[in-house]
Amino acid sequence: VAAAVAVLTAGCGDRFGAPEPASEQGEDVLDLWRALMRLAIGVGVLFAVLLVVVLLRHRRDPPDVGDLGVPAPGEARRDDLRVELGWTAFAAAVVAIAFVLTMRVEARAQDADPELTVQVVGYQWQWRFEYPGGEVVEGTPDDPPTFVLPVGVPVELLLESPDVVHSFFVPELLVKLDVVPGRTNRLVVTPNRIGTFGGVCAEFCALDHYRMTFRLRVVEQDEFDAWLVDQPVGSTS
Ligand SMILES: [Cu+2]
Repeated sequence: VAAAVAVLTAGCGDRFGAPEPASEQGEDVLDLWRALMRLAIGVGVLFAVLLVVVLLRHRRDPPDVGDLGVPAPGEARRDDLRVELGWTAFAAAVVAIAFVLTMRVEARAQDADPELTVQVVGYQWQWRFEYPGGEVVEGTPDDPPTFVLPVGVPVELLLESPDVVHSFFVPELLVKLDVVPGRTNRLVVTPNRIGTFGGVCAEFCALDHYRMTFRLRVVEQDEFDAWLVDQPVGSTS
C-alpha cells in the first residue's frame, strides 16, 4: 500500500499530463485538474486499502455454501443498511465536491471583462479569424493560418460555424469550446505567456477534419498593434 501510495502521488506536484498553461483561465483549470486528480487518487487508495483489509480479515472465514456447493438462500448476500447508506453518501459527497469545484472555475472563466473581441468562424475545413476593424486572418488546409493575440489582455472569442459542429481547441490555453451552427458560443481567454501554440478542431467534422489546424501566436501589445495594421481587411472567402 505504501509503495502504491508513493507511486500514485509521485506526480502530485506536477500537472498530471496537462500542458503548461498559456492563459489565466488555464491556470485555474489546471488547479481544478490537480484537485480532481488528487480526489480520484484519494478515492482509489481508500478503496485499495479497504479491499486489502477485507481480504486479510476474512481470508479464513468458511464459505457460505450449502450442500450443493453453492451459497444457501439468504446467505449469499448480507444486506447492511448502514454500510449501503454510508457508501451512497460517500459517493454523493465526492460528486458534490467535484461539481462545486468545477462550477466555481467555470463561473470565474466566463467572468473576465474582455478588451478585445475576435470572431472565430470554424468551417469545413478551416478557420477564419476576424478582428474588430475588419481585419481577417484565414488559411487553407495546406497553409494553416496563424492568428495573433496580445499577452495579458482578456479576449472574447465569438465562435460560429456555417456548416457542422466543430470545436475550438488550443491545448496550451487549457480551455476549449464547441463551435455550433446557428448559435454564437463565447469563450473568454486571457493569454499570459508569449509564444506560438498549435490549435486544432477537436470535434470530428468529416473528411478533412484532421487538416483543420491553426496556430495562435501571443505577443506583446505593441507587436500585436503593428501586426494588426498589416492584415488585409474584408473577407477572403
Ligand atoms: Cu472541424
